Amino acid sequence: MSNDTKKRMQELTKELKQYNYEYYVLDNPTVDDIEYDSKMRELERLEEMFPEYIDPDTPTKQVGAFLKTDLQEIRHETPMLSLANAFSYDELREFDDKIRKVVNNYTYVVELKIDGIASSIHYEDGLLVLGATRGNGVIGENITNNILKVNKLPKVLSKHIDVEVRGEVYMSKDVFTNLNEIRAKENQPLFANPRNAAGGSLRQLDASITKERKLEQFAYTLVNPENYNINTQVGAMEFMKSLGFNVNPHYRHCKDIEEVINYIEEYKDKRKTLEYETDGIVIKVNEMDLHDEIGYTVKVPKWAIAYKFPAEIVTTVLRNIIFTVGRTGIITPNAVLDPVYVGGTMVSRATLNNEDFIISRDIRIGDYVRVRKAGEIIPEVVEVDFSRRAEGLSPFEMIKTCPMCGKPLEKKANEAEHYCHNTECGGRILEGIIHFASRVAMDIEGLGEKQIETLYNLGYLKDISDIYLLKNYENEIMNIERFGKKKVENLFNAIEASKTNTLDKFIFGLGIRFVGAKASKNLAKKYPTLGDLAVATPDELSQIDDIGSVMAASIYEYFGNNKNIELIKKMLLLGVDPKPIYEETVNLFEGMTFVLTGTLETFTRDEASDIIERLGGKTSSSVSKKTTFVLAGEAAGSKLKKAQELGIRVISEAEFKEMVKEYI
Ligand code: 0OX
Repeated sequence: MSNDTKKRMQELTKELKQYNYEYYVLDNPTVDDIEYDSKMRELERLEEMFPEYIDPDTPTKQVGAFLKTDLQEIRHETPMLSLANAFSYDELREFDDKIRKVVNNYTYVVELKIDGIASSIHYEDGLLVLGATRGNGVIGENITNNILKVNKLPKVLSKHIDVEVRGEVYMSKDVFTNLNEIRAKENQPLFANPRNAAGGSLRQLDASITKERKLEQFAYTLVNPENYNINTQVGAMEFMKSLGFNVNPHYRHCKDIEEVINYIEEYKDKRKTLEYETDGIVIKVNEMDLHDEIGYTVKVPKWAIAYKFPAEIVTTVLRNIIFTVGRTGIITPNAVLDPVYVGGTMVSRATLNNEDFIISRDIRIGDYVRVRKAGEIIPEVVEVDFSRRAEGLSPFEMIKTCPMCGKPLEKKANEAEHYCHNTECGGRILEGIIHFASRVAMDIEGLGEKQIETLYNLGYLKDISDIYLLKNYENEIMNIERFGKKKVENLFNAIEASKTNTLDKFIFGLGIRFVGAKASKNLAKKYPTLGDLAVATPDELSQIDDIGSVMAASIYEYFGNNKNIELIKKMLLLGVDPKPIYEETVNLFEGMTFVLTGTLETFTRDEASDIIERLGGKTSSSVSKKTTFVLAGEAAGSKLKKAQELGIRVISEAEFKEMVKEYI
């Protein structure tokens, strides 16, 4: 296998992790769905071909990635799955072919894919008792108080039964537009799209705010349908309706995949007239007793798929081009646009990448530009509508000096980017502190972009080491608007806790040019202390996996700079004590409990238990509602029966092997 392929896999892994972080944690994606999906697929393909190079933390094996707040955690007894995506009818036909190889006599149900927040709602004796977000699919957050404020969601069912129903909580387009109009008047930050607005509204500590937001819900999953003698998705939808749930009326029972495709043709325009956003169509095998036969991957069911609509393109006016400085000094030109609603989002900014991008498309301020955006993606200027170009627009000219510090910018002949090389540049320092404290690096909760900006402007944060001196300003910070006593207390706890983060997080946080999360991990594995790393030669560094000569030179240069050494020394003196790392941990089965039953062929029971535990899971000897999977070998007995009664997912040895094959 070529080194290039391995490099590509690492690059994709790193990028996808960052995208997940931006999407799930920051609610602020920087790439479009199409780019995200195409990278995810490329990585999946490469992982299939070269399993030996899979990152143990690979984003291809995470259901929904990160959790965001301190809300109480809820464990989903039946994991909340996500869906694989298809972007063409051919892919849908392929999905159908695969199913036909395993089962016959099946039909489909198609549903609109509502662009909201997936949630699980539990009822006992017909009364709503619990609401939870999906979280990472296994552990979600308790949002019961907020769920109780969702309009028209039944709090009392028509039957006195225990039931768990899952669905999408959403905000209608009208409510979203009104909410943003009010927020604009009050100078509050606008929500990017109805999905983010619904998410923000559901996670309010003060549930009266949730109520004001007029959220609604569509139910689409009945958990453990066999408890109610239901064995089709159509039956489940009708049953949920009869309990009092809103079920989206546009679902349809289709006899085959061609009928599904006709439905999509019918709805690709019709969906735009609906009062809520949809980002695709969900296709499910109707007959539930076939679901287990068709099977699951760790992440998604193989009996369902989401068809995603192609990206929407709109035209708007480019009013200005403004420049931002990144932590490594990269200057990015950004388009300031007349706001347009596209792909479910109000867009007023789009990236223009770099000078070459703008010049090659001859983009000029004042032009009508086509902007592309779908679902939760980042907007992109695709091209200029030259037929509408006004006379006298000036060709774009790249700035020559840094917009933050005024120092001259530099551009290397073989690179597209312009750089500000001034290490004292305010813009760079600010971005550097933001990166250091971010979730992917030192993970200091409560020290996000806004807080850092405020503390930087007040002069309390001049570089990353000042984070560990913030205590000196405790009283002052407490009096800053939006900080408050409790938040400041939490912030100082988080800062304190970060002192003993693992070394890789610290190295990554330093923001050494070209050194990403994966390289930081490799460095930390090789050098147990910062002292060891600081004296490593470029030759030695480039011996390490994935560290090439350019990165090695950059690391060497970083530690050769006395200012950086002083900065690190200062932090160590302030109690920062990064912990060495030795072994990778894989959390594939985090939060999951397995029960083993029957005789396994390839493993002994102990071996299988070891694998489960090594991958973060637990094993138990008895089946209960808390069991995630029952691993059933030959001649499985009462445990298998109990699992079937409780609706616990039963997996075969072959399925288990498939799940863990990359780790054994
Ligand atoms: C939706 C939607 C999402 C859930 C796991 C297996 C099938 N956003 O409208 N997901 C599902 O079903 C998935 N159905 C939907 N209608």
